[in-house]
Amino acid sequence: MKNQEIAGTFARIADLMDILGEDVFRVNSYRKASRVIEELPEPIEDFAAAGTLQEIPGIGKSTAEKIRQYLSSGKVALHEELKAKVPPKLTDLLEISGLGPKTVAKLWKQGGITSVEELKEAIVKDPSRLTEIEGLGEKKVQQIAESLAFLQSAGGRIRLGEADRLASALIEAVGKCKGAKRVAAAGSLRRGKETIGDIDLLCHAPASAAEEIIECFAAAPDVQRVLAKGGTKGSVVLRGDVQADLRVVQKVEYGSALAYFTGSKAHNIRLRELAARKGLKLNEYGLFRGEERIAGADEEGIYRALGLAFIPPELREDRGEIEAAIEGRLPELLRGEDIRGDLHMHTTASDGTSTIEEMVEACRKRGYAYLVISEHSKSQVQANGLDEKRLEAHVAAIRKAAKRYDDIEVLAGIEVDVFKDGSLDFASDVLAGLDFVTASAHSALSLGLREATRRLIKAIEHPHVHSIGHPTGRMINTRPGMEIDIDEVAAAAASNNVALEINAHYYRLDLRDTHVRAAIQKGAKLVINTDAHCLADLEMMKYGVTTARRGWATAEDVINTYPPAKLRKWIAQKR
Ligand code: DGT
Ligand code: CA
Ligand code: CA
Ligand code: ZN
Repeated sequence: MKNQEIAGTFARIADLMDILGEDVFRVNSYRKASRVIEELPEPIEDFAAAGTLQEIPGIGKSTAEKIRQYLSSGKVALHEELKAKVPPKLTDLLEISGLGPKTVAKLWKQGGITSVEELKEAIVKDPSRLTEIEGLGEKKVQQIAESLAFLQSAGGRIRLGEADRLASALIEAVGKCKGAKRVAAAGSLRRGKETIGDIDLLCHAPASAAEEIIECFAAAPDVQRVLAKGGTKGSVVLRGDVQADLRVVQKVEYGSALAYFTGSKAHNIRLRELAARKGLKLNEYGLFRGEERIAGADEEGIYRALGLAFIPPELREDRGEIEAAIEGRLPELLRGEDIRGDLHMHTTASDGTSTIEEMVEACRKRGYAYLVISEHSKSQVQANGLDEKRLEAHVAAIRKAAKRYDDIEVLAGIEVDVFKDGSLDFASDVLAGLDFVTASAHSALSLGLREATRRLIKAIEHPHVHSIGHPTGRMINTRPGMEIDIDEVAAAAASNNVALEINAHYYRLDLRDTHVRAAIQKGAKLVINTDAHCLADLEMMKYGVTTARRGWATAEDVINTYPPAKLRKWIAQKR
């Protein structure tokens, strides 16, 4: 389905219109349409075919027309017109944290900056050209310089959710190529790393079909450029400048090829050494004793023949998993289906786009047993945070909605802001009236290690806090967030019965994998939340689960795997 592509095109139209200073009302209508389409569970093609596009809330006559344009031509004329009005690389500047369309417009119109490269050059060679721009100033320029340096350090790696989306479409396309069987992702994507350098795909097929499959792969919808095309290998560049490689192998070697291309390289090297010590040879073609192939068709067989329990891809980083497999003490990792609820999400009462009822219905569809509605608190003005009075009314609305469902528990919570000194945005008597309190830091994220650690520990020690939301506040590829001493934070969380959140959105994944592992070792509990601001965000849960698995988490480590009674008991031990 083309939902994501069209949602992306509308978002880019809105950005361009914003930069060009067009009517706010029109800009917002494209942003709204983009979000609605992104969340749409059914293919937009179906609505177009049935002539019911305008029945989708947020889609009007003119947006419907543009959807039809895209479906018939792969383009939207307005998008092309807008692109022609700005320098080709101008919108890349929006990727830099702290740079919105208004600032980008000023950089361009007043400072003559048209690309990230030019911005970088100006910062180094001619900062006054920037500080003289109205509303910019030295402090803001310094902040932009820091964001830029951080963005550059990402080195072209894309976020997990972005790679997952591209890879899913590509896997579907290759799956339709004649002769292709078991098309799967390998590489860092299969290991679930937070950022992905390139996408590695693998499939098996009869040798006679391989060349045709590579041709078919090179002609897939998202392919922009073909880098290389051989008999069994192809490399392409997808839209967004992401490289993808496909290898076609024989069925008997599929498992060994999958293991090899899943990596990590460090894990592979250790496996090969282990094989050598047993007088065996391991490579991408199989596991061999002399000339005889003793395993290779599936990964399980390879690990078994090496005397190891199967090692899940998320653990293959040479962080002790091979030793654990040898000694039979690999953790029984948490699985997606263990998750029974989501304890952090927003509605239209603060900065979400769906109502309480819509969120509850979506959670019911996911088979959840419970959920927590948690809006922003009053200091989060830009996120429409609630003051005490609005909170009271909202809690009443949540309680009222909760009564209508007997198959899911709807709990009233809050995402209360944690100030720089660790104090909270609401008084204790306000927090005491809520079922679940998540405390999150949203500003002053560049505190030093000591101050940031103290800040979180103070929030953890607050008697009414159940969880710390996105503990470091990082944004992958754009903002490093707070540096914290995870051992100290986790020890405090463990002794105060506070769960540390793994924020599942692929922009955050915070706690990160290594922090998760450290937290578990200190005995802290975790909670995996999507922090959903729209229905589609609820889907992000899988990336949180992946991150938890990369941190060696079991279901017992994660409180939102607990059955309702057990979760209630866990919450109650606070009071
Ligand atoms: P990425 O793409 O940077 O996010 O990370 P990976 O892990 O996907 O790395 P990539 O795409 O360079 O290679 C995919 C896998 O192929 C890698 O995880 C392990 C395997 N591999 C690549 N080069 C070597 C090598 O020189 N030796 C061994 N043993 N394995 C390799
Ligand atoms: Ca890769
Ligand atoms: Ca690769
Ligand atoms: Zn939130």
